[in-house]
Amino acid sequence: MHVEEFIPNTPQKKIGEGSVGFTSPSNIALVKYWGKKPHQIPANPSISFTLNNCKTETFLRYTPKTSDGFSFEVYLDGKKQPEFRPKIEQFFERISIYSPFLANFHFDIETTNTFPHSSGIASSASGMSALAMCIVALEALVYEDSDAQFLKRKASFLARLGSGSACRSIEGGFVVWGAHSSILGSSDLEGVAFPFEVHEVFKDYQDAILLVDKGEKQVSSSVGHNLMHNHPFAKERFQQAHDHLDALIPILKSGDLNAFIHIIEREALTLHAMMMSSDPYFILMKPNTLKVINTLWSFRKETQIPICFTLDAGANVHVLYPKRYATEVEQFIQNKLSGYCQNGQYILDHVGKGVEPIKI
Ligand code: 2P0
Repeated sequence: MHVEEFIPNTPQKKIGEGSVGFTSPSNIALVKYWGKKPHQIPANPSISFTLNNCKTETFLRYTPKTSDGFSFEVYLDGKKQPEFRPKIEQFFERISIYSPFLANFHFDIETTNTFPHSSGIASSASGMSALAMCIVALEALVYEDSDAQFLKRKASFLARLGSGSACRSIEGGFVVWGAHSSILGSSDLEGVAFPFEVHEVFKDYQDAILLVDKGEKQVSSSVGHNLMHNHPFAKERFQQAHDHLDALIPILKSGDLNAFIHIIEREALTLHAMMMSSDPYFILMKPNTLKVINTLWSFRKETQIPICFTLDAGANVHVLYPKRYATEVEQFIQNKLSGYCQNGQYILDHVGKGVEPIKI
């Protein structure tokens, strides 16, 4: 499957060496992407909000070359990372039809993350979206293309081919990825800004990421996605994601926090229920994940403060809450929840703006 719109059809301009740089944030899914078809097509639509503080900063330094094939080195915090090469090689292969100039340069890809190394926070969304944005910035030079809107769309399209959830990190705020009948412009190929009204309460929603377990996951997301093929509950799950997204449209507009909480927590637990009912089955939550959830539920009942949790494909817990309760919730996290975190560590984050260029 090739998507003509993203294949350049103008001659390449010869350019000398140089570099481009972008920061790109991670994002947290509210309706989850879990299950995919070939060519990184999601089995169901998802919606996330883009974070602000958990970011990857990437510089792409390019030098023209004449030899065949891809040539690149990857550095994390200034140190060469040969183990990142296969994923990037695969990414370059997947996108080379859309970015045919890649073989004409040697690249030094220099990257750093703002979140703690090995924190169990997925860096693939921020890392792949930052790299995709750098590639598109180089494309703008090679093809003298200055259509900023198109270039951002293309960055999301390319990022998806690197890691599905990465396509939701280009835009800020709420982002939808995957075709949904109620959302005009939604697409399986790229993330698009949620096109409807969003209530003030959600515009600066808070996400405290509790680092319950910082170790390497026992089952990767790629394996997890694959286990949704022939999963006994797959059809119902994919339909549920469509229904949840439908239900979220009026909730995001009205600011109905009880209805929001109900959907967000149900999504998180369904994601993990899918893992637990796969064949082979697996569990990514840890005992402290459940302790956090139960403690959070008790706090919500006692205080009536509308906080809730969501989960990624791991043991860490994302605690979501409106900004006006930040003082009480952050005290609660420090006093009652940080004890369930490895080394007491958590990260305070909130809705952010998406990719940004780094001035060089
Ligand atoms: C999401 N996750 O919607 C879901 C929820 C994890 C749980 O997208 O194979 O790293 O690179 O396309 O994007 C994690 O999967 O998978 C993910 P690939 P990705 O955020």
